[in-house]
Amino acid sequence: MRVTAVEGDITEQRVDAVVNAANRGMRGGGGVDGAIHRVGGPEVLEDCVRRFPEGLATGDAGWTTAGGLPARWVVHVVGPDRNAGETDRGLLVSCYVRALEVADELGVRTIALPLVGAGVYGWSAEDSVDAALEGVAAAEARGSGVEEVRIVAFGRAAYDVVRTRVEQGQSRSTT
Ligand code: AR6
Repeated sequence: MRVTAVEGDITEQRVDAVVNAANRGMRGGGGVDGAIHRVGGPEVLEDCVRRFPEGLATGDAGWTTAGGLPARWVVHVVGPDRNAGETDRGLLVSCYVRALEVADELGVRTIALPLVGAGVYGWSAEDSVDAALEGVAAAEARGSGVEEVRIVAFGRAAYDVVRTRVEQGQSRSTT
């Protein structure tokens, strides 16, 4: 599995699936969630309502159509809200583990991940990218068919964190 770091907007990624940093209600919000619903259009929300009438649990993932996005699917995950006292980083790792499991159910080869939890929910970019790399390791260990995981950082500072961590992860796995 190839892990890459890019600086940019998750809604512009030409991949099979993009991951959304949603909330338990799954009815839209700000940040990544707002951008995905804005660019994906009403079909994304309609599919959220249809497929997830009760929303999703923290740490879980579920897919919908991607509507007008270049991607084919959105895999929604719900990060733990650190600012609301959800400080179990296992739930952050679980978001990425579950996202990659759902990606495999869909036959996804390329997936773009934002830094789940690293905005309104109050985790650091380091926490989120480390959780993402643990999710990737778990997916590799079970023989995932995903070929490219693109971690999309919004802004230069987050990108520098992601690039450094991804490079460290790669040097660890080749030694
Ligand atoms: N593309 C890539 N990354 C982005 C984009 C974008 N278009 N926009 C923001 N980021 P956040 P969370 C970065 O707040 O912390 C919503 O209201 C951002 O800089 O989107 O999991 C939901 O509905 C940060 O590094 O997600 C939930 O209620 C990272 O993406 C809640 O916020 C995540 O920031 C979820 O909060």
